[in-house]
Amino acid sequence: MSATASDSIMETGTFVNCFLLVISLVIIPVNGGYDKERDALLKGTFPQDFIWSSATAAYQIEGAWNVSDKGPSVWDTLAHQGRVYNQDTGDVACDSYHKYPEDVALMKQMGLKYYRFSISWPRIFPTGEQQDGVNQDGVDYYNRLIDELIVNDIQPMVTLFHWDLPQVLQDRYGGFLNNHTNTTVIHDLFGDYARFLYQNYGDRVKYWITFNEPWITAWLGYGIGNFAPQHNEPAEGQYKAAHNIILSHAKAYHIYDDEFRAAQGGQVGITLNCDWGTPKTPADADAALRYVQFFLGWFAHPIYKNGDYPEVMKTTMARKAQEEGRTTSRLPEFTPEQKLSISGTGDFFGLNHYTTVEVTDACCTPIENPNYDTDKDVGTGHAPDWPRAASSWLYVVPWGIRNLLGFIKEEYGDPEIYVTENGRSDHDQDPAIMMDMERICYYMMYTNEVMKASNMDNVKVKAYTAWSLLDNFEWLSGYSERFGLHYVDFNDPTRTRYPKASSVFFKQLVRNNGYPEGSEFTKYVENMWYFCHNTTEAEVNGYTGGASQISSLFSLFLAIPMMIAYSLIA
Ligand code: PNW
Repeated sequence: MSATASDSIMETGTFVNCFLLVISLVIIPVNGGYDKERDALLKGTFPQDFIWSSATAAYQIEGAWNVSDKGPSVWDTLAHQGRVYNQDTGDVACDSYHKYPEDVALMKQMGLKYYRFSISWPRIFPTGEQQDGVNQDGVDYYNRLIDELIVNDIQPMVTLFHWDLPQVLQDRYGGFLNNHTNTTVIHDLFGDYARFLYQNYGDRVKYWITFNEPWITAWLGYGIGNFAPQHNEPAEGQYKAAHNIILSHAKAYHIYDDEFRAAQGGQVGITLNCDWGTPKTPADADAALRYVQFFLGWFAHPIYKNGDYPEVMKTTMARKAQEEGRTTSRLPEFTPEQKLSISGTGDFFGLNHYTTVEVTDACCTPIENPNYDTDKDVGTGHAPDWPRAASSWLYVVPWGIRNLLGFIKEEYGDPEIYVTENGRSDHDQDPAIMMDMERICYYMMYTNEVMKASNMDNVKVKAYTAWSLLDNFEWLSGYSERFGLHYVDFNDPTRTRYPKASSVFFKQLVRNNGYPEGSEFTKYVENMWYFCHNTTEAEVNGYTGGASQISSLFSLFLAIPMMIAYSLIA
């Protein structure tokens, strides 16, 4: 896209978005969702050493799917079978394999001091196995990226596995389904891969995340099978895969501990995702807890608590085995040695969180074709006044993250928590959403709830990471859902990046380290607060003669100059 064309996208986009916003301010219906106390803006700052970061993942941004000797991953396979919306693939994606210096420049511009990205296993070992050969160009690529970050004073946080399993490992060993009852080859292969990364990059990388969201790999990849590697076995596949992933994680943790920690002094954890489950009625309280235990506890309980699955998961699955006439539970068991080696294998607790569900108790009708969803004996829904993002599953419920952080503190012995993803999607639409007020609101409201967890509830939240630095390949939705702080034009062969208004907002947030009393930024946020909560000050505090609408509108006039100023610099 030429400079002129891009300018006109920005201008039309800005204008149309602002116009729509003004219209929507006038017609937004009264919304009973706002709770004056729960949802009030907290002023103050995060602790001094708080980590602000943004994240991406290899398959979602790198492209260069077959350069040099890179092997195919299970996501290359799935995409090439045309299984993604609009037949999109990650073949080129954001082309970060070539454009990484631009990505780093965007972070620098935002004042970010940390970057969470993932390494593609088949870019390092084309078959997944070191003995079959190393792709030196791939190794060099990550060296260049890491060096570029360090030169720009940005600390790398590296995810070892963000879903792009080497296809050969799936074909040879069944991937994470590989013989789950004993020590299996997949644990060793993951360990070898981890060791190689520590050896090559550990002098500069001090934060390692073994797996990103094993819940997704297990359930969507090996249970339902709509995600790669498309294994459909919803009664048991997810339990076997999760079992192997937990053991592989423990292996990689101990390798760091035994062979590298003393010399390199870094930290190793895992990133788990969880939607907060809030009970629909007081009678659903146990069901909501069960929901969270089956979701987060499935992985967090073994790793951060005692080496074993949550009690409620074991008893529920044992009862189901009886009902189903099975001699053993579909939930596998760890041996005593395995429990010992799993327990305590996280130096920090990585958390990805996006949304909340309302949980109802659905206990206990025996089910003909059981699966992970029915195993929980719960129903899930959403309150009618929860706003929605572009992704079908993403409802905006800011207070959910505070509850979840509090749960983690209580349940897992007050660990240091790194929020490794949080963010909101827009639709891919024309004109592009550059004035992304909904995303600004999302980050404003969610980070304020994180600050409440930190400063009011004494949760040890150490980091907040925005998903995502860039619009990118959103898995089965392809390029139709945009999570970026920066817009990427996927029709432009050069994949030009453009800052959205949210990147300006996020930069201010980082610079202010929260919402300090009296700062211009906090004033802006105060003006936006009711608008972001889809309500007006008058509805919350009583009739104020329309001042609230004016203050919401006023905040738009602050936002627009910010946007224009930034687009001139960029
Ligand atoms: C996470 N769901 O994935 C991932 O870590 C990212 O790669 C991804 O782009 C981001 O969240 C946004 O989706 C999820 O269907 C994928 O509930 C799907 C779901 C949740 C998280």
